[in-house]
Amino acid sequence: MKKKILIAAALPYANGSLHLGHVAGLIGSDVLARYFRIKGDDVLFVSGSDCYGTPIVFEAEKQNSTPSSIAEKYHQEFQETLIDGMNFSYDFYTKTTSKEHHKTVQKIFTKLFNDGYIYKKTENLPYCPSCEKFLPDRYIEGKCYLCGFDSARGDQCDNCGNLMNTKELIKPKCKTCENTPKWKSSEHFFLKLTSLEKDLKKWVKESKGWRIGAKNFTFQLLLQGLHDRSITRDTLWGVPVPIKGYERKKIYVWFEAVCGYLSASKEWSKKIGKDKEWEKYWKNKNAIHYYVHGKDNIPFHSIIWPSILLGYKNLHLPDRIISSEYLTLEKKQLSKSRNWAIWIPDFLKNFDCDTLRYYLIANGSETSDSDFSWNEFSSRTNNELIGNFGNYIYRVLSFIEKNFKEGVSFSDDISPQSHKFLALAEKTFPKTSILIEEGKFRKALQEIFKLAEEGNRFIDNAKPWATIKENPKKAEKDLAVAAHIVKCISILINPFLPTTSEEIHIQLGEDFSDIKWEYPLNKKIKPSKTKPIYKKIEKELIEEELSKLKKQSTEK
Ligand code: B3M
Ligand code: ZN
Repeated sequence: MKKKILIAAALPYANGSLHLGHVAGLIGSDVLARYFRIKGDDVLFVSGSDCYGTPIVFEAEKQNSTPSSIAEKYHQEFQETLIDGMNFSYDFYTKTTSKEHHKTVQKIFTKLFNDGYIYKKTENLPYCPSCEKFLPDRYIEGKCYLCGFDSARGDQCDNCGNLMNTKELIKPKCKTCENTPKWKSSEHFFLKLTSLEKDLKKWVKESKGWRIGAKNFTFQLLLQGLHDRSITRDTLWGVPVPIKGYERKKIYVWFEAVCGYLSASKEWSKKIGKDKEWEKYWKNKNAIHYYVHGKDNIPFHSIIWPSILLGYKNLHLPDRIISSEYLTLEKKQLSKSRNWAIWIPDFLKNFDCDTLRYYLIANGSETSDSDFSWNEFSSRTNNELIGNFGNYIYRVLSFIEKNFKEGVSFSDDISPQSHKFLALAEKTFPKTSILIEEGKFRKALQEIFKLAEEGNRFIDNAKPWATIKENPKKAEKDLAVAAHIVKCISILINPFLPTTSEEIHIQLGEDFSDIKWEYPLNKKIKPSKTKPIYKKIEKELIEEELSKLKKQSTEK
């Protein structure tokens, strides 16, 4: 039975180019989408650009531009970076400025308001007299009451991830002019988390298959108890509040951004000409919904979005929350403001996308933080990706191409080693299936690389370069087994390294469009146009990159 799988990848803020940290948190979403597709399930893989909120307004002020042109500029760039550059196979990539998104968000807001899950209240808000404006979210900084971090923002502490109400900041300051804000009253809308808390707790307790970090953090927040949260802002840039008389107020970016998964699904339905198709994913108990994002996004996906859905009713709740821990760069925290980052568009000018996909998955921060270092990137690429994996494929296929003009045929009469090796490959399919479905991409990739390692040993022992002279039949049998394993690898690696998978298919003479996640049938293999898949990374290039990084950044 085909399953309906929704893959919801976080919507990056359209306020600057994407760096390694963004892609590290998102890469798993594409692995899942590609895997389920070739397994034969129906996949809807959505994301988009997060265009509202203070991050974009800030960037516009900095660049002397408008929020809408900044958002549009990065939205275009994100599509190039993620789709063309990183090969993310979205079914639909939207932006939160889209008409459908506004409509979806306002519909949800209105229903929650009418059902009493959103209410109006006058509250005192920080107002900067010298800037003459209210200071929402990133316009204000202060000390976190929980962890003591000095630059916590008005809505969340970047250090401990705690969700904040601005009032809870200790010693708040206007981010623009550093003055101490005054408190001024303003009417706002609140999401009544306190009345959704019971249902939410029950749902969290019962859900299975989240990354451990997501579960632990969510439990911790629930233990502290939920507070109602203000979900509107006095700002010009955002989705307007759909309640009469309040249209000038805008909906808080996190409330509307998470609705983006639903609006993208609806837009996708329209695009394929089946307006109700999204319902098969969202109004279906048996669908499976994966949410993929970085650590700092956890509470919005494990608390805010599920609460909105619980209040709204009849839409599918998240199943698996796949959040990543942080990625550091050369052991230091990535920082946009200090330009301590590797920007993906720059990276892709010099390196293949699959080398980065490999590094970020093999070194994934699935259960603890991980690090990107240029030296490790080069050594993992040269030793593991090229030295082990690429080498196995190339040595097998090029040897066959050179010595067996008609290709190699499979024989039933093969050695016990061959049987063992084939059995290992066959088992790798169900084994990696489980790992991928559980979000354990790193382990899954290891299993596939083990197969290549085993393959190199198999060829070293079989020595076809010697047997071809004394016993060409035996050489053919061994090579047919080895090539069959290459074929298995070309399928298994597809969700992780899609370009590599396609290249191996071409060299094998196999039809790539027909790829299926299953142990393939033995048949004659006649490789052609064989060549090494990757280029070795030279030391000089890495040195250049390292000095570029040091020069560009203001990091001490
Ligand atoms: N834009 C935060 C980020 O880019 C935020 C994610 C939204 S997901 C709905 O990390
Ligand atoms: Zn904190």
